[in-house]
Amino acid sequence: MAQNFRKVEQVDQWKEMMFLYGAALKEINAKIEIMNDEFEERYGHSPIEHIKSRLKTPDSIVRKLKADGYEVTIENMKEKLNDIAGIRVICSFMSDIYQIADMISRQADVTVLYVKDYIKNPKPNGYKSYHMVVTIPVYLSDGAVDTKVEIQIRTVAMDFWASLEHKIAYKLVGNPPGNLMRELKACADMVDILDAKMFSLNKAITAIVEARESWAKEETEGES
Ligand code: 0O2
Repeated sequence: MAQNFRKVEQVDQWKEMMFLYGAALKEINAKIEIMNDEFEERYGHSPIEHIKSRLKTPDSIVRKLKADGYEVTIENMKEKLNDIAGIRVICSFMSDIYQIADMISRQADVTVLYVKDYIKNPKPNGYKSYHMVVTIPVYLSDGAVDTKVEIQIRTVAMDFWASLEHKIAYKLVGNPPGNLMRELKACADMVDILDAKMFSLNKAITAIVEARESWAKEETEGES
């Protein structure tokens, strides 16, 4: 009997916890969309290509806790895991990543717990992405609860690479062939080159457009 009560209590705690993480995701998502709109309004282009969000699956939560050597309890889920609520922001250019990260960290109700910059310090397999773990208050009827969200910010090219690497790691768990891993690492280097090239092309295009606009303005002013 007592065991049944305990189970019901745990189910309630689980539902409450997942509700909080879901609400935190909605809040962060709304904030990032508003920042993107404001950026577009001010500078004429939006830095964000798209946003994906997800709640970690129960399986994945249990696997991660066990892998890290923790007992599977609601308390440990809240304390030890930082990515139960995760949001991925995909940008066009590398420079956008740091701008978005800066905009997020300047939000008054967002607290940055820590940052992992896998762009400046890529993982040995070639993984590149900018990670921030933040807390955001979720306002419930009886008060605010600070809730953790992991934000991953990366370019389209980095995301493309990470999706394939994730697939390989997931499908060939334990023994991916060495040549596949070497090719993947070579692709990561190509991603770097592509990102740098796209960034410099975009800069050149912007400079030409600005120069043309300025000449057109001068001409119109000269005529009047
Ligand atoms: P999934 O399936 O995406 O949920 P921390 O959370 O900081 O205490 P952790 O988990 O080592 O410790 O943090 P890290 O390194 O920042 O990784 C968090 C997430 O980043 C991972 O979550 C992946 O989503 C992603 N990630 C990190 N390294 C790699 C990588 O080498 N390749 C790919 N494709 N993604 C990576 P999960 O829980 O591992 O996976």
